[in-house]
Amino acid sequence: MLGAAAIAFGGWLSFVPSHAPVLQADEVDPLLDADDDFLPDVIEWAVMTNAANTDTDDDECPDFVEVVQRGTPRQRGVARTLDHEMRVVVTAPQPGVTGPTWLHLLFRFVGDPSLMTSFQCWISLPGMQGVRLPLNMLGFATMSFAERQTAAHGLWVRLSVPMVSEAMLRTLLPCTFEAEATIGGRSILTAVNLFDAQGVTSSLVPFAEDRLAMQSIGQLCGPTSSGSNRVCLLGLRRVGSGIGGTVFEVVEADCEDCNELECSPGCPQSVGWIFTMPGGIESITGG
Ligand SMILES: [Ca+2]
Ligand SMILES: [Ca+2]
Repeated sequence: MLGAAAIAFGGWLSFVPSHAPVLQADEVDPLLDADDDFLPDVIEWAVMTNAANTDTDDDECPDFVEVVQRGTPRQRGVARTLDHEMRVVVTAPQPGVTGPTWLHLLFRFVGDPSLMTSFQCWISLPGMQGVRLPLNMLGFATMSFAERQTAAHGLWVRLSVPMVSEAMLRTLLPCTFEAEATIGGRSILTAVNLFDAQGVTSSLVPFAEDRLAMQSIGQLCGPTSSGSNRVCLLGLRRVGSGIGGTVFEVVEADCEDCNELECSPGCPQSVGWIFTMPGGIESITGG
C-alpha cells in the first residue's frame, strides 16, 4: 500500500508502481537497512556512511539528513538549514553478484509532498551534449517506496528503482544521472556522475569542504570485512564550461583510508584528469 507521498508523486513519475515489490523468503533484501536509518546498506556504501551507525560523524545530525542535503556526513559540522532536499544516488551489487543496479531518489520534505510542483529525471552523455535521455531506456521494473515522518527533520521519502545490470550500465560510461525538482518554490538540481575508474564503476561523493571522493557504486567486499577502504580524494579546478556542463581538472588526488566497512580497490592516478560535470559541482555538493 503506497502512502500519500507516492500518490503525490504520481503526476511526476511515470514509473510509479501498481504494487509493492515481493521478495522470496530465501532472498537477501537488496535494500537491506541494517541500522534502520532509512539509508539501505547499498546507499551507505556509495555515499561512504557507516551502515552500522545512524550518525557516522556523531554530530547529532542523522546520516540521512546529511546525505540528502549532499553534505559531508563523515565530517562533523554545523547542520544546514531545515529545507526541502533531494538527492540522486546510483548503486550496484557486489562484483560477481547477480542483480540490477539501482537508482535511488532521496527526498526530505518540510511540509506536504504536494509542495513538489515539478520533477524531471534523465541521463546525460558527454557525446550528446544538451540531450536528456529518458530513464526508461535502462529498463525500469517495479520500484520500492518508503517514507518516514520524523519529529525534527521533516518527511523522508525514498524511491528506489531497479535498472539494468552493472555490465550493461558500464556501456554508457561516463554518464550522469540528473534530477530536477521544484519543491515549495525551491528549485533543486542533483546529479551523480558515473565513471570507469580503473575498471570500477565509481561516482564522485562529497567528502570534505574542498574535496570530493571517488567511490565505487558497488560494495567491494562484505559488510563483515575488517578491511579498510582507500578512496581517492580529489581537488578540482574549474577550467571552463559549455552546453554539456562545467569542465573540471583534477589538480590534487590524495589516497585516504575512508570507510571501516570497505577493502582496498587501489587508488586511481587522477591528477591531470579533465571531465565535464553536467549541472556543475553544485549538483553534487548542494552548493
Ligand atoms: Ca542504513
Ligand atoms: Ca551526522
